Amino acid sequence: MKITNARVIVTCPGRNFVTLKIETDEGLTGLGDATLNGRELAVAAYLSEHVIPALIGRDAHRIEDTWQYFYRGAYWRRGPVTMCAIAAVDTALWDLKAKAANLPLYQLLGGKSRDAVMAYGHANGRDIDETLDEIGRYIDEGYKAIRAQCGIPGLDSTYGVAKDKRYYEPADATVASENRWSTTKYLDHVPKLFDAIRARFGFEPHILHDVHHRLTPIEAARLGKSLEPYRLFWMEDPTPAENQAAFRLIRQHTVTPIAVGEVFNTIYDCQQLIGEQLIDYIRTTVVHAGGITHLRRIANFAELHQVRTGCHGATDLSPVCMGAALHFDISVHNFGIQEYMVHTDATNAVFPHAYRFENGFFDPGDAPGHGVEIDEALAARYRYKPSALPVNRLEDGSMWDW
Ligand code: CS2
Ligand code: MG
Repeated sequence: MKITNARVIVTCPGRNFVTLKIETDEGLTGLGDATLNGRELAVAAYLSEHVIPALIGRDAHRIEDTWQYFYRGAYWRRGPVTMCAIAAVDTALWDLKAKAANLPLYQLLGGKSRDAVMAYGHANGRDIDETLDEIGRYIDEGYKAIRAQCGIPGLDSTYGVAKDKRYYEPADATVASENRWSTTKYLDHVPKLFDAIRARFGFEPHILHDVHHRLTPIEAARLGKSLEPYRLFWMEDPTPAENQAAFRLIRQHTVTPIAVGEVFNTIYDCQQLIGEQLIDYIRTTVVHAGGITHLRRIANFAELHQVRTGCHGATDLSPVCMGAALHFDISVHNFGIQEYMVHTDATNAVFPHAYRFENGFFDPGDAPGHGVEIDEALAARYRYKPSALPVNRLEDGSMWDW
């Protein structure tokens, strides 16, 4: 099966998405997500300028060789732009191979390891009461796992707390907006939220929390310790992870499980975190970590160290990524949980898909491939809109992030 053409499709049905479509001489087409929130056109250019010319004429079945060609052949290895572009090619090739075999993708990945994929939704509110009401709504909808975030008294805005409760989009301005942050106010308030959650809903629902890299390692250790009575499913991104050894400090102090990795793009970013069992869940997903091929490598390595997967699934990961991730989730032995933030109706219309969500669980569906297509005529109606993720400063005006 020869690759005859490949195209980059940029669309904005409520938010920006970049999709790679690969065409073959057998008439089959494959799709890969290439969306990098706030940096979409950099990946689109990388694909058009440096990847597509080298794809034409290649055998679409040679997935591993193509992955190695674009990874090793680039000379400039790794990085989010390169790895998103490689991910898009890899996802489209797995889609094609599965379509050629007339099988759903999970069958090529070893078949199902479980019956369905547990997903968590996002409950957030301006204050504790609003967050509790949102959690109640998710429980009523059948969710078994819910991430809880809430506004912090004294701070104007808190990253991760949506203005529109259902559809959360942090990339909100052409030039990045700026938020102010106070660790003291945050650390004082957050345990109260989880105390209220367990008092109202008991211990049955899985409750998660995202710290968005806002703490130093010792502060993260303190937070983990203070949340122990509320038995979180995980505490996510408690501190930035460039210094992987920093997680040793957190681990020495708390048994609250830790999830990290939505911003990682290769196995090397989590080599020490996994190898030393400094985390419990690895958050890398298809689009940002080199596609199905590389994500499997990460998951297989994680399995050796009793680390489970917890794929990133915010709205900036398109339905194409979601579809591919669900086939991965259902097949991989050490799956933990899948994040799910609902896409808008406009996004779902542009990307018709076979996956279904019901009662807290996903079914990837049985359509050949990853089961997600693109309506190109509809996609063409939505023009790209520059949108940057916000920048965080401390209350004294200095840039935050260790
Ligand atoms: C978040 C994301 O879903 C999460 O865990 O951290 O919302 C993240 O902020 C966005 O995906 C950034 O693009
Ligand atoms: Mg996160």
